[in-house]
Amino acid sequence: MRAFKKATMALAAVAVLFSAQQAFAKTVNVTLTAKEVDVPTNGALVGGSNTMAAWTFDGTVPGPVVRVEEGDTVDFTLINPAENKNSHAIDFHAAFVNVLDEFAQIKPGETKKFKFEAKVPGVFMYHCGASPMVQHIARGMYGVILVDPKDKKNYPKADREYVLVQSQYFPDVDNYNAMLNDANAWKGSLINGQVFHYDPVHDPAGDHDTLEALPGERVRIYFVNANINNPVALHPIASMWDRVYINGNPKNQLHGIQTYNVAVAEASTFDLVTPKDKDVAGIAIVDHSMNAALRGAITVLVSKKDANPNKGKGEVIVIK
Ligand SMILES: [Cu+2]
Repeated sequence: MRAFKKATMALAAVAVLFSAQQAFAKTVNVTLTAKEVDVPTNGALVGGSNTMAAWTFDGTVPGPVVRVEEGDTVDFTLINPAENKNSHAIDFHAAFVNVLDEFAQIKPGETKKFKFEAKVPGVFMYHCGASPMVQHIARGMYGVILVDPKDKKNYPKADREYVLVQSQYFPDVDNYNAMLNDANAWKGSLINGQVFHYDPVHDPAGDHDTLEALPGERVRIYFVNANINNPVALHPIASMWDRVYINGNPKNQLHGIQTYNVAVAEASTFDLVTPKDKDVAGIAIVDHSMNAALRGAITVLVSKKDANPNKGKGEVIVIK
């Protein structure tokens, strides 16, 4: 009898926990529209042109950041407007679904809807999987979905957060065969869609914004490698990764890392702490593979006492 009562109480406790978790999980509506538009790239710096005939989600490269919490359900809609010339698709790396169903491509004029639960916390790439996939990604159809972890125990609060997505820039966007087979077709590295996007040092004539933080702040970088072929050796010059959360999951954690290799289609979360004892400190976040760095994969983070209070906060985690 006593054992039975204990078991009943344990079951009741589990039921309460379960319903509490259910109560926090929510449904998030996400709609992305495939848009075939020209976007700015700064490509002239590396022998290309300053605009690319891109294929995009919602008209930007990368597409919009999708942000949910672990356990949330994403109620997703993909629109391929009739004025487009190509089929498009979506592949969320955060989803467990059927590649032949949810991720199948749709023709211009069609719409696709599906739901998935964001079960695993972390930072995940999404991209178009329509054929030829190499071309749809190289032309700009990729982005990031952040699934914030529920358990914050070993996950210190960040003072600032930034999203950086790196990808290879091919000036000849029509030649997908060359993207796969010609090492010389790749001319530049795009960071959030532009060559040397946040680097006033290597492109002093350009109009470049930088990442900013106050001295002594924990800066969290959500990094996605959307390259076609190349891994990324992510290194913060004049600093160190205080923590690397592999795949963005606090359960997968490294400490005191100089360089971390991010595979193609991998995404990870990187924390650094800016020096508290310096009024001004520049840190350059680079792909230490030199051919990528010198083709545009350099991001300057400035730590200073008069840092812009809005950068890296709330909605401003992608610097334009
Ligand atoms: Cu596409």
